Amino acid sequence: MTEDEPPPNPTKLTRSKQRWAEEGRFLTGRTARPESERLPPGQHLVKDWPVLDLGMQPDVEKEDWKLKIFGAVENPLTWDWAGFTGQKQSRFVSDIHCVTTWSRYDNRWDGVATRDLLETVKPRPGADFVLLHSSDGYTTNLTLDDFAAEDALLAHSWEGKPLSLHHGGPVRLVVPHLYFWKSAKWISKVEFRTDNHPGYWEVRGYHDRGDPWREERYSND
Ligand SMILES: Nc1nc2c(c(=O)[nH]1)N[C@H]1C(S)=C(S)[C@@H](COP(=O)(O)O)O[C@H]1N2
Ligand SMILES: [Mo]
Repeated sequence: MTEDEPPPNPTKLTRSKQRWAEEGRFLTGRTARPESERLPPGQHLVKDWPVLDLGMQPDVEKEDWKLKIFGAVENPLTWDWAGFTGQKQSRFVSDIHCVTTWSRYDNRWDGVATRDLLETVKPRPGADFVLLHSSDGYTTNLTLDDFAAEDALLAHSWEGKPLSLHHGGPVRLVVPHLYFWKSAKWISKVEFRTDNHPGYWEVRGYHDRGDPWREERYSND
């Protein structure tokens, strides 16, 4: 494994979010099914698009951008910008559900579908987990099955325009069926693992999986 940047010192928001996990803030105790209710329990709809991160936004130019895909895969690789944008492109429209209770409908993303990435790198048997590394020092973990969701992608565009720096450009992950903290901004490395390695929020009281329909906001240990 290669070294990550250390995460920045916690901001006021980061400290509040850690406290909310301890307090179990926003929990309604309800579960729902995506087929019957579009808005998950405890969420409210917004029309703008809030920015949430650790308070430092790493400015990586496309010319310097690289994405390393490594770990338990047959074909590890590193894409530069031309290599990444030369991959098969997909467009998905999906809703965002942030654990701080805002949701935003109908976001149009362009990028490389995680399923196409998996076909290229070929996870080895037992590679059941994925750890995302970002250039601000953020990490988050997913199961291979969640990473491989049919509408999950490494997105470089939103609503037909290059993803802004605030929202994770040049490239972020988008995994729409989980709370948005799983959708790492500014991704630099995708690591395939045989063990589950919790990320930044997952070691600070947030749920390992984060299914909004089951209100998996916080871990219960
Ligand atoms: N690299 C990185 N990715 C991140 C975060 C972060 O702090 N750093 N925050 C997560 C959280 S908690 C949320 S809600 C979403 C917010 O994405 P947005 O700012 O585009 O709305 O990014 C997620 N991905
Ligand atoms: Mo979040």
